[in-house]
Amino acid sequence: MASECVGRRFVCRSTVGMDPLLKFFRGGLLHAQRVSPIRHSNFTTTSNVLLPAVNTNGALVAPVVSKEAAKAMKRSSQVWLPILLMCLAAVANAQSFRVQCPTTTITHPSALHDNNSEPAYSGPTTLQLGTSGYMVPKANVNGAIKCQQISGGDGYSTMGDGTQTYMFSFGPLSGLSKIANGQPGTDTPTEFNTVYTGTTLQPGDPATTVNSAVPVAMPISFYDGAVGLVNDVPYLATIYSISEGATLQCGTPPVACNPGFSAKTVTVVLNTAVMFKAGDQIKISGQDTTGYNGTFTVGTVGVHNPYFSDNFAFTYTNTTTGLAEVVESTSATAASTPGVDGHVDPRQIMDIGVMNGNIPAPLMAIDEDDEFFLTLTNVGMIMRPDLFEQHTVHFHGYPNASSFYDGVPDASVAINIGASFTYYYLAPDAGTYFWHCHITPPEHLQMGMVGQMYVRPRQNRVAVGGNLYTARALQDTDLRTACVSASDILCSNPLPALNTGATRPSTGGYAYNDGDGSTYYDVEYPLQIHGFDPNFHFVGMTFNPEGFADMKDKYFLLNGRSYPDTVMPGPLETQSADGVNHFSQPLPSIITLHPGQKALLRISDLDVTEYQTLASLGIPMKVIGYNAKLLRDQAGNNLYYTTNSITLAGGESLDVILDSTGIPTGTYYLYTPNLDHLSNDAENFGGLMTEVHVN
Ligand SMILES: [Cu+2]
Repeated sequence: MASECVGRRFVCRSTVGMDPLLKFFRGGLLHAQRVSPIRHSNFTTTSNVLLPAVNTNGALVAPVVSKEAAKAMKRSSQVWLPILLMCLAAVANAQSFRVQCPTTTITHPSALHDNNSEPAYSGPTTLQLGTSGYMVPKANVNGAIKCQQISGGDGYSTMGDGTQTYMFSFGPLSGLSKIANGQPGTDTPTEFNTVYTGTTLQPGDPATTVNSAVPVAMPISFYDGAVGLVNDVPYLATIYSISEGATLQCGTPPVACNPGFSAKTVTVVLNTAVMFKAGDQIKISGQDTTGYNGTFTVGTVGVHNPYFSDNFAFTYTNTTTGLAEVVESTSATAASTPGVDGHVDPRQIMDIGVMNGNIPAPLMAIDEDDEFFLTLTNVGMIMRPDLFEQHTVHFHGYPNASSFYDGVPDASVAINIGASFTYYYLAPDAGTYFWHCHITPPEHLQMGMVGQMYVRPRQNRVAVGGNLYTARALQDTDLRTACVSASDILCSNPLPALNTGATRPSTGGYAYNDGDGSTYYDVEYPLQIHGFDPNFHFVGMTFNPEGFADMKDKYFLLNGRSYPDTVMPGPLETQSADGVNHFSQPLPSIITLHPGQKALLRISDLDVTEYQTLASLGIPMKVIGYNAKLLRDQAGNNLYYTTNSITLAGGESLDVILDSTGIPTGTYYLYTPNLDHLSNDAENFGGLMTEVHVN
């Protein structure tokens, strides 16, 4: 197979008969790998190409180039470099698995705030007019930055009767230890941006909990931050000239090139265009540049100099002054220091992500005021190589500011096989949401591409002992969070009618910004209701056309499991197509309460075919929220109600509090009174049921 750059758009494409693999993975990773040889006549020029070598210390060193050779190289590169770069860019875009997890943003500047923790809530963020003309934080920055990476692909799950069921599904590619513990896999930047430093990677390693009796083996043989994260490509360049102060002379008659430079400002002129950015850490080395050597921060890129164009030169600030210029050094180099900016190794992504999808999809949780960077990596569906399925992330019912990150393919973007995309969310309103893939929803939802997510309220961050009513009132002083019924008929979370004087205890949390402590809980359990039609999954695996109208669920799932698996602690394992057990269905549904404790059940229904009812036997259910809104009227009266069953349609969510006060210790049940749903396909047993343990 050959490939070339053709036409005015310089598109690199394969030109000789597509082989079968290429057809299956068109546009994907394999495509990019297979078209890499570039045979354009312009590309055979090698005489001026700089090839790094390895010195005796094992370090990368660049060959020394004279000024003339550098200029010749530059002339030649003017012709072919842009063409090469455009073609490389086309290939690279097709296989980019990059992740994003910034440590500082406009909304969360690290200079004002540690973005790895949630500060106490003491009122709205103070804003001021920034230099770009929009408001930027000035003080009291609320929230933090959160990141997560997920794969979209396929996997197997285990049903309550032991049947292995094929899925289209999402799997975790970050926060693996949290996911395996049944917690949200959402990471802080520090957790996410940590490069794996364990033992040498083997095929299939780092594993999640593959073939391990212990769910999580830390710290080695286990990747926890963004899977596959690698250090940046190291840059190394030879130095043509290095000088200090305003000594360089330009023009005729000669005058100082940069008269404003201080005595400590060093001008470095490379033999190539500067590949560093302002702010990068660089290391200057050389036998004849002793006074200049060391690790510095790049100041300005693009500096007047008498030798080459401005983009060949940059500055840094030295600690000493008065050094003489060194020209045409035989050993001086500028090298980048190891850094992480989101590049990942595709091999590790594929090792972990392929056939490792779960039901439910990775759990996510963020706090109000957060910024959330969620990277979806489409690893392809290895059991259905005939499909070119894209996937997306749709936060269902979520207050997105625009449709761009909404995941509805008609109004947003969809992610191809072999590509990653980072979704960006703000977290304006607390509540229980869920998320799913929005490609062919009846199919991808039925096949398992659904997961839970929730937003915790600001009220959780009120300092211990702080008055909840006062803290809730402070939110009305911020236009973004104000909820005053008198001026806003859409306001669903006004101040409570009664100031109960409730204060923030040192434990537990709240479902909403109630201002009266009424949504307090000690423990919280996300419960996702779902259903599987085994026939649909079978035809989904066996290349048959699937009729949506014939769909009829026969497994009824709580967090991806049917009873009795719902009360089996720890993750389930399922043998995959490669003969290896993969960790699946991480979330049991055992509700554990100590006497007097309250449990918040964040219940969502993602069933494609039917309404689902969940009843509680012996412990009343207090419903406090519906579809991510607090049940409260415009006058501030709580509209909570107590019931022994709730019914949800697909796409709805509801918040319930179980209070064990006065309840005798023992085992209680959450189960469906739709008695035909208390079965696992042909097995007249099981279904939508779990246990509540009061002990
Ligand atoms: Cu999908």
